[in-house]
Amino acid sequence: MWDSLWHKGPIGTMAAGRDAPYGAIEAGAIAVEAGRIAWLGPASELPGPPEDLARDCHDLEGRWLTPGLIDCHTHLVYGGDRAGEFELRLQGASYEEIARAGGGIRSTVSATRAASEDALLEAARPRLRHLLAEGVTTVEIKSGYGLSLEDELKMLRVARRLGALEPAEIHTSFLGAHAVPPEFEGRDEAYLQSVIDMLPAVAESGLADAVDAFCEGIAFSAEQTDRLFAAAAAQGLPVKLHADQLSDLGGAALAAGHGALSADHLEYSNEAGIDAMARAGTVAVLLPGAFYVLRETKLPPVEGLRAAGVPIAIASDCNPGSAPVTSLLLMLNMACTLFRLTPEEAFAGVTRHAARALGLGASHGSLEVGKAADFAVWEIERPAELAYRIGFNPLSARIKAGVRSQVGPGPATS
Ligand code: DI6
Ligand code: FE
Repeated sequence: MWDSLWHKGPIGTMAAGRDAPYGAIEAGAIAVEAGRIAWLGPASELPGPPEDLARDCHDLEGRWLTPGLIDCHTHLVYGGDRAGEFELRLQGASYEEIARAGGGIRSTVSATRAASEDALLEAARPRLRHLLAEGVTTVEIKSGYGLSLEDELKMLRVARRLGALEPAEIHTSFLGAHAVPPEFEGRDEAYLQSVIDMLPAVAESGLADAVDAFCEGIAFSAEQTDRLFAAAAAQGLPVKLHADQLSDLGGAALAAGHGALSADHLEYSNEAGIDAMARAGTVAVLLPGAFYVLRETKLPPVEGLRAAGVPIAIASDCNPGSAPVTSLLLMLNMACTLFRLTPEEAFAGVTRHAARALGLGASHGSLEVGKAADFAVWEIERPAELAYRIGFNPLSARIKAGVRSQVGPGPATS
């Protein structure tokens, strides 16, 4: 007997090997055993009557079942907010000007350092729940607003605790090289060295699943990033990179050269960078929310990425500055409207390709026997509706590791 069985509806498997759009199986059935997919196929091929096969049978009543969504790039643990900076930008200040004047990331660093671990947890929890309420089952969370070993580890502990409190799988990235903190003003090289020196303790703590960096004029150079990544490799930690968001520093090629899981943003990436990513199997993570908020006009090279066969993921970039975003469904719409992805490409971007961006391609992101039983069930006629609508949530059920849990967007009650 299987633990549970879902049937009588279309299943958008998103599996790479299936020809149908969304890898769909019409009138499908999917069985769960011990949190994993035990059987999957047309319901007509089930080896017996559903009630005899599983302890718990769910009638989809024609609703679509897909993989649970994966948000593979967030900074959702932070103190304070930046609504004041939003107002400054509306008066004409640019994101870079605010950052250079000591605002921006640095103002969030002060608020994050001042917050207790519990306060950070309570601030982050509703943001996470907003994501989950739209069918998200796996979320990546970065540090990067602590910028000292103690404060970075505090952020990473909060991320891990969120994963224990909420029905979601959390993957973490150590982003010590996000900005130069005030006590290192004018001494970026000394700070970079201190981040490199943090790596053994970060690795030892087990709190980080990857190392990330912000390679940009207002942050760290390509050469500095190169040294950081070499040191991360020495600790056995995979890397990913904020690359070419505001200017072309050759970040895409640099990330690919280190076999990065992903290179993210990429608005200013060049052709050599795209080719290097294709060769290395590095995923392109596009962040339409940050593009929109910053009113960027340089589009990421979507056609080049497509032509080179680079997998494209889509994420929220949830952060208090450039992307105060807690809706992955809205990001599907923006990926289509702003970046001209097809709805199917955008959906692959929050499922199969997002899994790969976290190094989880073998176990998550598509519905295949043996993979995690992470599902979303949608009250829709066709999957394009998920990208087409704005501000509408058609989620009907959310299943994480085989367990159904409805998460409301409101503050946590525990
Ligand atoms: N790029 C981003 O979009 C975020 N971090 C980064 O390196 C923005 C972070 C912030 O403004 O707080
Ligand atoms: Fe980011």
